[in-house]
Amino acid sequence: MNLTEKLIAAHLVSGEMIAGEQIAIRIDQTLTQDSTGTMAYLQFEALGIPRVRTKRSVAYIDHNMLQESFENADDHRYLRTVAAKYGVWLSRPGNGICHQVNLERFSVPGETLLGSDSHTPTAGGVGMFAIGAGGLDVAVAMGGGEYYLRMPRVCKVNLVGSLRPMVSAKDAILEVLRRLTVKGGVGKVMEYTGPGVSTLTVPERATIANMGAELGATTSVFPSDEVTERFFRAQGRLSDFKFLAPDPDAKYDEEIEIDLSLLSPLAAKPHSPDNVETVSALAGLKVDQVAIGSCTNSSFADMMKVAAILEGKTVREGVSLVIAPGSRQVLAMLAKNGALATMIAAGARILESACGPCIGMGQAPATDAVSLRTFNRNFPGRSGTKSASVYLVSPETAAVSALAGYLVDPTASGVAVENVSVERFLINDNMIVPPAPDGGEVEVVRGPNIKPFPTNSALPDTVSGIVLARLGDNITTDHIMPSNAKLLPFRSNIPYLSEFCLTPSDPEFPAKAKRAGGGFIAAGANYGQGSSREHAALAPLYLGVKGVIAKSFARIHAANLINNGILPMTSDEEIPEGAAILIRDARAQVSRAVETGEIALDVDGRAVRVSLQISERQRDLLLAGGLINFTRGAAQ
Ligand code: MIC
Ligand code: SF4
Repeated sequence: MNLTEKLIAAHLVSGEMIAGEQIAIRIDQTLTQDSTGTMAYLQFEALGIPRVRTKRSVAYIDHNMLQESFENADDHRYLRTVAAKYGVWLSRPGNGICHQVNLERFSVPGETLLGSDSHTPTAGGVGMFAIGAGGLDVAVAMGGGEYYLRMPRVCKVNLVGSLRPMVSAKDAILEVLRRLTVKGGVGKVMEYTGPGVSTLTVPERATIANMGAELGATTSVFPSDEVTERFFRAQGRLSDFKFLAPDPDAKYDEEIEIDLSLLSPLAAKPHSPDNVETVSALAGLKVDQVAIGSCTNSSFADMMKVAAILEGKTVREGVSLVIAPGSRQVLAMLAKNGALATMIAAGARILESACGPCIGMGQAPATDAVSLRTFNRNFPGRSGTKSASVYLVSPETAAVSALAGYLVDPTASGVAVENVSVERFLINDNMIVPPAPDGGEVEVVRGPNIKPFPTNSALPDTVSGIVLARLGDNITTDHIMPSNAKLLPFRSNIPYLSEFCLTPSDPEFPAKAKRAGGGFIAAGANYGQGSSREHAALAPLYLGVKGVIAKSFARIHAANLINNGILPMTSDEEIPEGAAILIRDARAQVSRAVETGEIALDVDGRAVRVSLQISERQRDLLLAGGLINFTRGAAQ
């Protein structure tokens, strides 16, 4: 077996491990962060389960940190109390970005992790089987429910050679993105293997696994080897470590090879992580802002490289360099060894250990500015500035360019820095709060910004409405439900958020949906790529959206639609805005779709067959009007 099959087999609850078949797996650990977590815990509460039933569930507070008014602070208080009550560990604000802290303190090779954040696969860097999902799926997993997915195809990524100095793990994953594109990983697990693996440190592997999310992959996974063992020893967690590897004769569904020694520094140009070009071809581009951090590139080793490059220099005038170390462990170690002072002396603006500018929480670039970021997404408008051009690069490229004021190929910069190896990380878990031993005594505190979330009703026999918007390919959840410093505080207030639904693509969308009393969305390929935010299904639901007809869907978003009783239909036909859609005998048709894989629509009086690929369970969810209704119904 390959490693993916071994990990799935060890957790398989139902189904056969045949690519494309519906399977269910047991979840050992869950992770939430605050911007999806409030909704996930509201949903968990709605399920009526008294205490989580996982091996470990952790709530992180890392996204909504600006607290420019009461909303975020109220959400933090809700999360603190709800976690204590229901048996969830809490990583307090300031403790770091969920994926970085999880890697350091909670990851366990061989265990499964379901997280309400699309970059949960970061933990694949240590051989965890870690998947991003919508809040409702995570709520169910917290309650001990299994997680349903289609058995992925396994793509072997054979790594050979080793990275040249100043070429980075970021460049390796950008190369994979260049070759496979943002849809290339849909339905697949990227399994890294080959002699090149042992040349990569755990943080480097985590960078690669993290950005596998941008391929649309279900997850990415590395073996757990001597390098992993050293990492666990240095984190004082050797007892959590175990060796994991594919069998020598393991078979894979597909294979690509990356020769690490042939890679050059790469950049993803605006506005997509797969729009990749060599840095040397772009060298000389004037840069206005450089941002270093995010769950992709904020490890201690990354920060030490940046500090070494900045040592004794000054950030170029006209450039704003911001640095957000990924966790308090990283920040404290930098503070202790003097590297933080080096960064400050060079003129870097130090941000707290959190997502920050990666999710538009501050540091929006100037009008038409060029921003180099070590992050994982450069979707239009995500930085907070619509006209900005965001390039995704490695920490090495970011740091040398911040000094020059223009994009510089770090391999041609005359500087060479190396990976530091750490014998012992600074371990201090005093910002991780265990749950209350007896949750019954804890009162959950809800602020006025927490509004009830919408739930659907059972699927009616006749579903009808007009196409409210006709959209193109690769529409991201940042288009469907934008996030920035103004909107993120309202993640527990769907009525308010729905006013901004799809507005980056069609400013009139909310008004049109309200006027028409709901309807349908038509789109191109890979609809809903990017984040796991369930809000990208909940806001359309609130506006009365009944179905989406797209060329194809991103995995997490399709699941979120079904979990909320919205039909995800696929068709190559370009149905125009304004077309009138009618689904007759919807309940019978959806029931039959399990076998037929399609349903018949009436589009402006014309019969059109669209595909609806659903499992028996998904049929039940759609008929019930979503997972909450289904679970409540099953409990009665
Ligand atoms: C993101 O990077 O887009 C986020 C913000 O972390 C999201 C989660 C969210 O929308 O809250 C993700 O990646 O799932
Ligand atoms: Fe946070 Fe950005 Fe990572 Fe999302 S991608 S978890 S916003 S750092």
